[in-house]
Amino acid sequence: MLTPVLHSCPSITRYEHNPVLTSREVPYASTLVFNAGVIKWQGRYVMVFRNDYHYLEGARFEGTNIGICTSADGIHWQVDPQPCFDVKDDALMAKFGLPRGEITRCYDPRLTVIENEVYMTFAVDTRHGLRGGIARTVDFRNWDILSLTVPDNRNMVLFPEKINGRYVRLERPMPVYSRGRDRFDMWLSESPDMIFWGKSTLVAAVEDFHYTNDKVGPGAPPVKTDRGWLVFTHGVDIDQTRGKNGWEDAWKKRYCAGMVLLDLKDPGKVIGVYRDPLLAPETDYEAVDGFRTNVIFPTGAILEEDGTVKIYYGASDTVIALATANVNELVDLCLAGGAR
Ligand code: BMA
Repeated sequence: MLTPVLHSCPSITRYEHNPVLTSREVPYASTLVFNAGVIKWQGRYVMVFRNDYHYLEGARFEGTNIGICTSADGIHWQVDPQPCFDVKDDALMAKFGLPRGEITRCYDPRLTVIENEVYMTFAVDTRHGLRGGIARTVDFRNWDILSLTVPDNRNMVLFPEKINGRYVRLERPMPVYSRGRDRFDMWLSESPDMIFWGKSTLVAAVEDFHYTNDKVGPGAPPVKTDRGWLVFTHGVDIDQTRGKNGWEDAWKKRYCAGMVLLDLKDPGKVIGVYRDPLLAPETDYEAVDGFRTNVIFPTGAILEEDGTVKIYYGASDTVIALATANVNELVDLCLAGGAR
């Protein structure tokens, strides 16, 4: 167990048969299945997930692609025979308009439905830095590539509707040079067209939470509630004395899920911060087994009609797990933590 010891919030319940998706259910090369975008779309749940395959050494795998699966209940998933987004797909890569070979990897997808179209944000490794992409589709086969950030900024989620006439996203740029070490915060940018992004503002910072000393960023796309936008975040603490912690020689970080509440009309304004972890790594599949243990990375959230929120998260960068909570309780907890 890592110190300081962190506990999950009593308001959240893990699905008792977690994980909900592992590499065993994937009908093509697959070693780690994690960090998934989830939406309800045309009467089903659709999930896109990161799939790393053929482990080499250190943090290296032979390949990574984005797989897709569907479900009637959000719990039991049927994986399609092929990935839906792959750097090995030349026709798809040509749509980026970049020199051949510039993109080496796409991963960590998130999904948002806006005005009856599906948008996927994703991380892109390129020969010139880490970038964040936005693609649009209606069938998960044909994609329009709309924009790529400047490096290094690869962690983005979209709000499900325009606010004050503009598209809005949360993101986590990586200012290493100016800050002397990792210390990454969550920002918000706006766009008139999904292509040009700006008017950027700081939303939440590492010092806003009791359990982070390294980074905080968006997890799942914001969930609209009558009292504000509920945003599930990832928050990271690092301890240089930590050693072997998974398959790698050393892994010194711990990722928890957290949450904040943003003003409905002015989402750059934080009206509630839950200061403690919503989910901290505690179970075997989060803290003991897997490639990088002690990682909880929330990337999908679905608000059901009865007020239950389903939160999907990558566990130990190895499997996909599900936890649920009551939306009103979560909003109350954020408001009780006070504004930023
Ligand atoms: C981040 C990303 C995520 C991953 C996390 C923990 O930098 O690579 O995909 O879940 O690290 O390893």
